[in-house]
Amino acid sequence: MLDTAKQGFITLMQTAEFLKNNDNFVILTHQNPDGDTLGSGFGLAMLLNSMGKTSTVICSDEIPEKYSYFTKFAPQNCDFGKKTTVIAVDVADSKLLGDLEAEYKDRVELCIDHHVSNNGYAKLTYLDASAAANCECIYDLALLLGVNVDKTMALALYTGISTDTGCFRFSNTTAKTLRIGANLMECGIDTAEINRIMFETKSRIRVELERMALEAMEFHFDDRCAIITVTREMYEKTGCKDEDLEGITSISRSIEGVIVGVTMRERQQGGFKISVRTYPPVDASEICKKLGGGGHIRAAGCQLGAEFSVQQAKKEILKYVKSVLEDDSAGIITDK
Ligand SMILES: [Mn+2]
Repeated sequence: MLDTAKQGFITLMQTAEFLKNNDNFVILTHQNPDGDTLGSGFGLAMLLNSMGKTSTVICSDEIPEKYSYFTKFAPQNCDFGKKTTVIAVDVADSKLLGDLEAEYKDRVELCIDHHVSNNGYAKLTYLDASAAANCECIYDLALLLGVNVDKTMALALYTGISTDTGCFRFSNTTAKTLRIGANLMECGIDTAEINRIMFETKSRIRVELERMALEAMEFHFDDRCAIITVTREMYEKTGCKDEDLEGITSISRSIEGVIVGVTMRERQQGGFKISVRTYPPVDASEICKKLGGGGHIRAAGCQLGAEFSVQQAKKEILKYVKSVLEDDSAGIITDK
C-alpha cells in the first residue's frame, strides 16, 4: 500500500477528495478518440458541473460527429486565464495525448484510467484495471460523491462501456459491467439507438471500400488465412480516410475456418500498415515480431516500408504467417 502510494497511485476515495479540493479542470482525452475516452471525459465534465465546478474537455484530434448526442450536453467552461487543474482520462501513456503531449505531459495532476499498462506519468493516478471501460470508474466516482447520474451523463457513460466491451460481448465484460449498464439504462436512455449508431451503422463510403477490399480478398494455407488489402486506389476512389476504417480487421477473422486474418492498409506515404488477428493456436505477435512489430497473442501489428509493392508486401507477410502456422500447428503447410 505504501509503495503504490509512493508512486502516486491513489484510491477512489482520494480521487473523489481531489475533485472536491480543486476546480477549473482541463480534461485530456487520447488521440484518435474512442467512445470510452470521450464518454469518460464528457461524463466527468457533467459530474464536475453537478459539483458546481468548471471544466473543458480537449483532444489532439477532431471529435467525430457521431458522438455529438452526448458531447453537446457537457458544459465547456474552463477559464484558461486562471489556474487550471489538468486531468487525463483513459490515457495510459502521455504519448497517447498526440499533439497535446508537448504542452501537457508534465502538467497532468490526475489520471483516471483502466489500462493495466498505465505507466504512471501523471502526478496522481487512479487505476482500476478490473474495469472493462474507464467509464465504469467515472460511474463509481459519481456514486461515491453522491452525484445524481442524470440522463445525459448516462448517455456518455453507457457509450464508453458499450464501445470498450464490443456491446457487452468481449471477455473484459464483468457482472459489474452489466449491472452498471442496467443502472444507466434505468436513467431513461435509448440504448438500442446508441447501439445502432455505434455498432450497426457504417458510412456509405466505408461500405464501398469494403466491397472493393472483399473483391480482392485472398485465402491461403487451406483457407486458414484470409488476407485483405486496402490500397491507396481504394482510399482515393471512395474518399475514405483511415478513421473511416475502424474495426475493418474484424472482417477476415470472422470468416469460418480462418485462424489468421491479415489486413494490409497502404499508407499515404507508401508502405503498409499490417494488422494480424488470430485464433488458437496461432500467436499473432509471433508473426508480427518477425517484421519488427508486436502486440498481443490474438491481435498484433507491423509495418512494411515503401520499397514493397502490394504483391511483394503480401508475399512477405504470408511467408511469416506460413512459418508461424507451421510451428504452432506442427505441420508442413502447402499454399493452395
Ligand atoms: Mn478505455
